[in-house]
Amino acid sequence: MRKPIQQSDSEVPVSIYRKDYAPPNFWVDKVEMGFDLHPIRTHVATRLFMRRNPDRSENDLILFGEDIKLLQLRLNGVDLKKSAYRLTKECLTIVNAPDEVCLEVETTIAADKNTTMSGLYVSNGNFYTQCEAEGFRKITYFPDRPDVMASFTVMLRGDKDAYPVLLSNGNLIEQGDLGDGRHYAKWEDPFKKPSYLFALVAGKLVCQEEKFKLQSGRQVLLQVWVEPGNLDKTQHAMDSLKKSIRWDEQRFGLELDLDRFMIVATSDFNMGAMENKGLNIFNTKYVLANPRVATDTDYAGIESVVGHEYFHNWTGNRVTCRDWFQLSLKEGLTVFRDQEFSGDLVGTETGRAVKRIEDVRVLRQLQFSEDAGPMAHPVRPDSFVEINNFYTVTIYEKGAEVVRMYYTLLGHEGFRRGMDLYFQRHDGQAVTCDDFRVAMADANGRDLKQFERWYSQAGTPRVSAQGHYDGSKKTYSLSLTQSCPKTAGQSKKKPFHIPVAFGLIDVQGGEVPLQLEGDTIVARTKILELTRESQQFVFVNVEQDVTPSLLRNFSAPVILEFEYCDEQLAHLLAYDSDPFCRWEAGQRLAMRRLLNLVSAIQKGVPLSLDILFLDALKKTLIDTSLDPAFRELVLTLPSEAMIAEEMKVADPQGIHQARQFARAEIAQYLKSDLLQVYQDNQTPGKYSPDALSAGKRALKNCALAYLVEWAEKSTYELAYTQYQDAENMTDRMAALLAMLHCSSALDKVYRKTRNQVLLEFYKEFQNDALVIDKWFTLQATAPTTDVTQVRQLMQHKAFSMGNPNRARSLIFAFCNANPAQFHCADGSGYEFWADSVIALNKLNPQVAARLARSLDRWTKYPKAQQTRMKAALERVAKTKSLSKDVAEVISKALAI
Ligand code: B3K
Ligand code: ZN
Repeated sequence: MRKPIQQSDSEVPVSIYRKDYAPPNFWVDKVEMGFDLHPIRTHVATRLFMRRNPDRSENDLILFGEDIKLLQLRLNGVDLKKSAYRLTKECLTIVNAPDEVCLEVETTIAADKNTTMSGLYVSNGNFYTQCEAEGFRKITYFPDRPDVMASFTVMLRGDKDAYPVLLSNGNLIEQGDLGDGRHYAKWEDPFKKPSYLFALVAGKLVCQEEKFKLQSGRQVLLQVWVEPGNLDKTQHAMDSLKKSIRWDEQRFGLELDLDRFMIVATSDFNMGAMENKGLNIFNTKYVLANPRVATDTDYAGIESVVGHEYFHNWTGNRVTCRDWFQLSLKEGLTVFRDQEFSGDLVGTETGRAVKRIEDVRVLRQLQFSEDAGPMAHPVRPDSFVEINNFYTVTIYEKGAEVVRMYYTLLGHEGFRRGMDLYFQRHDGQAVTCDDFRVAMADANGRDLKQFERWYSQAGTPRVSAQGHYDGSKKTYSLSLTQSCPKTAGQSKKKPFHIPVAFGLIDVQGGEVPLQLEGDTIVARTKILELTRESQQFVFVNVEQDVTPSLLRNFSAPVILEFEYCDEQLAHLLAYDSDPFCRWEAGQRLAMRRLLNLVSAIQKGVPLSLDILFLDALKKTLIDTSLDPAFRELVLTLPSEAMIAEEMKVADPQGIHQARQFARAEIAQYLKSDLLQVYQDNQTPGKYSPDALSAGKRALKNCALAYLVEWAEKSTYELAYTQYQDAENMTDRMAALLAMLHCSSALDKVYRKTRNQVLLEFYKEFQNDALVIDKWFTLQATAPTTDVTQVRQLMQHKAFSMGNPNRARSLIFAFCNANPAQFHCADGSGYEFWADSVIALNKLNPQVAARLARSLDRWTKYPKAQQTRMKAALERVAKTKSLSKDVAEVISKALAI
């Protein structure tokens, strides 16, 4: 459907710059739309009521349109002749438009041919839309930019049998029969919104609905719409929605502003979900769950994504972005809000810490790597070629860390004051990241000018710390120095405003009361504000030598360097009162060893693990005073991707071997403890996804994954029995994973069982698309699966390139999560990658561009591999009809 922009070697993709922002020449007050739905030819009649922007001197009315057929244009009741407007591939300009405009536009759309899943498209016979960022222009000609906010009335007409359900934003104000086998529904959204929040859904759907009372006493209607046959999987999404509504009322005083709130699930979706006003459209992955088909991770994901989209209603919809460079204004803030929501729901201190650690792990593994690669960009980018490429971990996750730093600097109440002022000032407006920062500063009487650099400078800052204890003066001096590596277009960075949460642990493991020299306040944790390149902080009345606990709760998205010795790390792992730093100490101990193991493998010298490390792990494993979920996090070694990040030249096979060796050693050393933990953390009875039960299952299954590393019949059978007896998908999947992903010692003996189990599993779940996705991923990420096998799996009847979830479950899973096989020496992984990017580019440029990013870090590998990767990148670059989505990613990767 999408006509890709022609790219050739010499053509450089066109960039759009933030500095070029100008308000629109015309505002749109009201939009009336009529849809006659038909998969081959949907007819759209739009009436736009517009008026000149008095702040602009230009008279041209500019509307965007893409891949749609323009049938008619009428301006203030008069048909427009071709000479009265200019029409290009992407733009419709009405020259010298009058001050007041009523523009009638008729277009048609071939929704059934739209494989891009942007604009109006068909999935399983139903219609869906996706308009963010620039999909509305694939429906009609419109000033499709977020600063144009209008009220919408939408009339949907369609065949009664094929499309019994007709949904759009806001309230249903009328519906009825058209007498010719068709019917209609008219929707009105009482709030002004930018076009990217427009949505319609039509088709055969069923819903679970509930009336829900808001704190104010007002009653609202909540609905979760799914395809028939899925109503047994909607309860968790509905519960999550109710919790989200309540939470936003209690934590931020924000009420649902509509009388009706709908969630619709579709299996064809480019990302997780979309916050369209009153009509959120979701990937089925983030709606459908019951214990038979969904894991604890799925349950948690649903809760947080339902929350995220709901929270957008205020942070994104009521207050939106002036332009797409400000994307993190809504995304960073909403991720922060969904992270807090999940943390608050767990309720306990460690539960909250577990959530925090999981979030930090994602940030470090994905965002730090992005910030160090060719796609590095500031939280508020300065330019882009294709905005869809900028829905990144930097905008989302680093953006959320930036918001969290306000929270850390201003405190709970101070942050709430800032939020209140932000809404007071900007409700109903399209604003910038600066507006948010200024509201935070003004509400708290703080100067946050320097803080702006978090938005404008890319790259992960490094903070290096040095501590000195002076026994005679009883002082502890901490020196902090910051720097930030150069990134594309930014060679010199100015110092950031960095909150460093800090504590001191004494020899007995107790917390030292902290008092800064010249200060009277004593605290257990101090938020030190590092604003200059180097600063020194002196603490007084420190009675004995101490171990510093730095960057508590990960108070800033930085890399912290401190020369800890092993004993200090073991001490922190055992005693730090800050769970994040405690976990971090364990990770540092592990990382040091893993890097040593990789280097030993490269040199061909014998491998070993030391008792200090093994004992530290053992202590945590058997400490039943700790949350099972926390113990699981400590017992999980840094991922292969994290280890690669720490190396100058990555060695995927060496890393895999080193990590497997460490796992086997740990399994041997902790033999009986692992068995004990496995027995002690069973969760018999009715399945519940609550944090404690999920934590127990996580620890138990972590123990199982270690146990199979014994490479003995007994533990392998333990996994097999768990697989057969499992009463929920979490345990079933974990058992399968243990069997498929353990080291190869038992491979030959058990290959038959494994293949048998995979076949049985497929048979049992073949009608559950989300489970079959898991089945593909399990195989794609198994250490024994090579490129040839992945290509074979693509021939399986259940594989489909056109379904984003399926493509991700196999192709992305292999390219991103099976590094030792993907980076195999002959380069066949890269050829597979290039073939897949090229194939996806034709169908769905957004999904293709995501896959294109798997080779971002190609310069981090040995020279021979670099040559092969570069050849694959160049092959993609030379492809005819390359979309600008893919072209941008590839050209940036090659420009390095
Ligand atoms: N705002 C959407 C993402 C839209 C992506 C467009 N390529 C989902 C979210 O962040 O909530
Ligand atoms: Zn979002």
